[in-house]
Amino acid sequence: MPNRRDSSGIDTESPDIDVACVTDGRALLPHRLAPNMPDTHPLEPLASEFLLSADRLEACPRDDVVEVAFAGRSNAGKSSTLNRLTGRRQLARVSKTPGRTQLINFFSVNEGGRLVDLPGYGYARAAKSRREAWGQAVDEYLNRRTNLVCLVLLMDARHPLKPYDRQMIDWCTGRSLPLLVLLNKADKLKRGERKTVLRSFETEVPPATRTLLFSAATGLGAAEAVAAVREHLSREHPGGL
Ligand SMILES: Nc1nc2c(ncn2[C@@H]2O[C@H](COP(=O)(O)OP(=O)(O)OP(=O)(O)O)[C@@H](O)[C@H]2O)c(=O)[nH]1
Ligand SMILES: [Mg+2]
Repeated sequence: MPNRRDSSGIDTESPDIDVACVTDGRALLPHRLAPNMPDTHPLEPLASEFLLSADRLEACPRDDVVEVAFAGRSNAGKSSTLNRLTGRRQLARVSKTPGRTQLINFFSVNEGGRLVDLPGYGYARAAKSRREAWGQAVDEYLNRRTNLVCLVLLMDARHPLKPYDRQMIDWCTGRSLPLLVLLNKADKLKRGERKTVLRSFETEVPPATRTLLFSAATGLGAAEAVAAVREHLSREHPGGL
């Protein structure tokens, strides 16, 4: 029986994954890379703690340490990815209902810097006033945070490059802000399809766009993603603080 899908094509009826994969911390480690991925980095999760939630720029913590933010359409798997990369099963809240993350959530990384879980964009069913409030908070965050050193852009590998995704890529390119694209839910693609999806994605984005096939559910690409995020977190504050 076909699954019911929302306007973005994301399955909203059946859970996308075996919940145990995401919610059981023991299932996260040891990390198992898919056979087609070179095991170049062992997965050392970015141990982190929840810091605070903000509904507007003024409520964000001081921008005195570098931040890597996770953006993407609602339901793309930003929160699940954060949990995967930090090795904490319930650090960020995951839900099969789009629009779960409604505030900007900050997590302090023990080895330095912060991870930031942004509310998703494109959740058509939220009330207009709420959408505008989230949109404004996210816009202000992206445009005014002086400590943002990398944007991790999550897309559903089955439906990448929706208009807002393209805008985000252009926005990063325009500012020379480092971008890491994670084509998430790759576990939902057949092995053969993965390469095709990646290749076709790469023909559509600027050549320097760093892109990984990824699965928050299985850990595919997680070691590479952790290594990339860790490298950005170790950078100097762009404002020279
Ligand atoms: N199959 C599969 N499902 C996933 C994966 N990552 C996330 N999901 C599922 O996708 C749904 C949304 O995940 P979230 O992490 O809450 O997504 P989000 O982007 O934070 O969503 P918002 O907070 O609404 O913006 C949940 O049902 C997750 O279990 C993945 O890699 N594979
Ligand atoms: Mg979320």
